[in-house]
Amino acid sequence: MRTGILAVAMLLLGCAVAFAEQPAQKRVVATIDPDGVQRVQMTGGEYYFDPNVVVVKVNVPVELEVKKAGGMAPHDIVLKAPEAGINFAESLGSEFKVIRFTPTKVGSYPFECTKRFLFFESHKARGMRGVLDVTP
Ligand SMILES: [Cu+2]
Repeated sequence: MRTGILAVAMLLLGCAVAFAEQPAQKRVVATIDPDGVQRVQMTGGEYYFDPNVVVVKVNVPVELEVKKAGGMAPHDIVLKAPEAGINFAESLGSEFKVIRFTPTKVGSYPFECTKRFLFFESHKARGMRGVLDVTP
């Protein structure tokens, strides 16, 4: 019995290691819609954000539409850069959710999923992270 549990634990651990690879860079440059808002759609799943590099213009309102891909694991997206007018933490659902902000400072701002399952590596460590690039 104990051996069986150990075998399952090792199998799970093996899976965790196998999936801990770096995601490819998926870069999107936001276009500004006629109403003056730059909109980007993003999906989060095991264990990635797509896109994971989002390029926006400074001082132009952003609407980031986020949702979760299929799967059981809960996900969120967190970006804390209040000095740049960006400060959000949203859980991802099956429908698109709109995150609104206006970046006020040029720079590179990392975002991530803060979830983690038991003793496994965090989603962030497993590839669920990205960068918001605010350009002049
Ligand atoms: Cu996650």
